[in-house]
Amino acid sequence: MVRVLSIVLAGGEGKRLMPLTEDRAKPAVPFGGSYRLIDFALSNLVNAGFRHVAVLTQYKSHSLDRHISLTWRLAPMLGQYVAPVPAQQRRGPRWYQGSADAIYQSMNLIRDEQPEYIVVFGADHVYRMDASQMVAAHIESGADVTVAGIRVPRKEAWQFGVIKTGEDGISIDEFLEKPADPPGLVDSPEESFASMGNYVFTAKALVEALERDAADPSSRHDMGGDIIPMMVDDGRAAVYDFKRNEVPGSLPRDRDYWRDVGTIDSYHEAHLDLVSAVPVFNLYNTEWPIFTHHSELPGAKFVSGAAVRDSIVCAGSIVSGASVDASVVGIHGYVADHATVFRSVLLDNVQIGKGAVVRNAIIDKNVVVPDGCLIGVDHDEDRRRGFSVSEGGITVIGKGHVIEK
Ligand code: ADQ
Ligand code: ADP
Repeated sequence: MVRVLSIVLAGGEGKRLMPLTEDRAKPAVPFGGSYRLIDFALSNLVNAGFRHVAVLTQYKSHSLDRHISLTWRLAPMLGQYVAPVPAQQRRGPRWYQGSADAIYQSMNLIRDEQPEYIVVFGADHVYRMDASQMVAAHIESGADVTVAGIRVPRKEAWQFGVIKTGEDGISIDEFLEKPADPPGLVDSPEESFASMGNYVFTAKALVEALERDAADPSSRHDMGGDIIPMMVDDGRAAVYDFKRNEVPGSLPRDRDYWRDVGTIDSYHEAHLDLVSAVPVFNLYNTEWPIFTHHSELPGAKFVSGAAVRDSIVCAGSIVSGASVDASVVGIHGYVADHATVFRSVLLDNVQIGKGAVVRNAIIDKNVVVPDGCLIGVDHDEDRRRGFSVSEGGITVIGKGHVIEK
């Protein structure tokens, strides 16, 4: 067994997910009813056998810390752990400048563990991936760093790091962090190879790169913006094509599924991917489980002629004489008689009053929608009541928002 330390970057602010990130870091944003975004990256590491995991937090980390300590308890007798590591100003009086500085300031973890390889994963994506296959490819190639890459439409690639490979299709010739005009692939000009923000490093090479970066006053100390381009210039970087990854129990449809749910619209769309009869992303794959915290609650209950179609309704919820369609209802939800919930995502403990209509909406925790209230029907009216409306027309109500009658 090679010695591997995993580091999950979980300090992201997630501004574009406001108001869901008003109170919590992006990796702590609830997803799919019972999960938090970070559960996907952590499950991908733990299922792969990587069970020494440090989660670097910074921004509004209370909810994330709480989730990790309640959920991610591995076997301490076997030395296994998932540990949230807060910013601690270990390298002078400053908080993390960027994701590379987060690792640089946490170098004590690397010294303590003495790993041969370091896996660095982002915490914000919905996907399944066997991280051990990527580590095996890294060792085989002999590179200093391996970057996971996925093909995306070229017109969407500006939001990602874009990889240009050499003729062998494995070595990286150029890495452009969020380029305005992303280059297409040679064999498919309308697609680009995007970085998934997941990396495997040979430990010694990462430590050297971080030291060099820390000494450079012009650097923003960012993994994608500084460290990866620096290591690509050194000529020892490889790409790992996500297509090569085979996760047990995957369906042909969700084999290549990877979503960066960075915006309200992509967060909403990714939920629709879960609820269709044949889901685009299958949460029911027991061979590669996505772990999360489960409260002790009774099963969901449907009474008085409730009509629920293509939806996920979590434990502790009751739907009474209402229609729920293409939606996710989080734990402890209540949808009252004659209410309609359509293409919407309700987080925990949301109460929908009698005859209310909720359409194309996301409602954060602990919101009570009064009887007869219309949400997502008239966007001007939604804004007037203090809700946000996304570019794609999704209405979002923040945590605990009190809606006027
Ligand atoms: P972004 O997601 O835009 O692009 P960044 O904001 O640095 O990059 O976030 C990467 C990860 O680091 C996230 O999981 C975030 O939570 C975390 N993070 C950010 N700042 C942090 C800090 N100060 N401390 C700890 N963690 C922090 C990245 C890559 C791109 C790639 C996309 C894929 O830079 O090249 O294409 O991810 O989505
Ligand atoms: P969210 O689900 O909105 O991301 P949490 O549920 O983690 O956030 O936390 C919401 C609030 O619950 C916290 O700010 C805190 O006041 C409260 N809370 C309830 N139980 C606990 C607990 N055991 N430890 C810490 N905070 C708790």
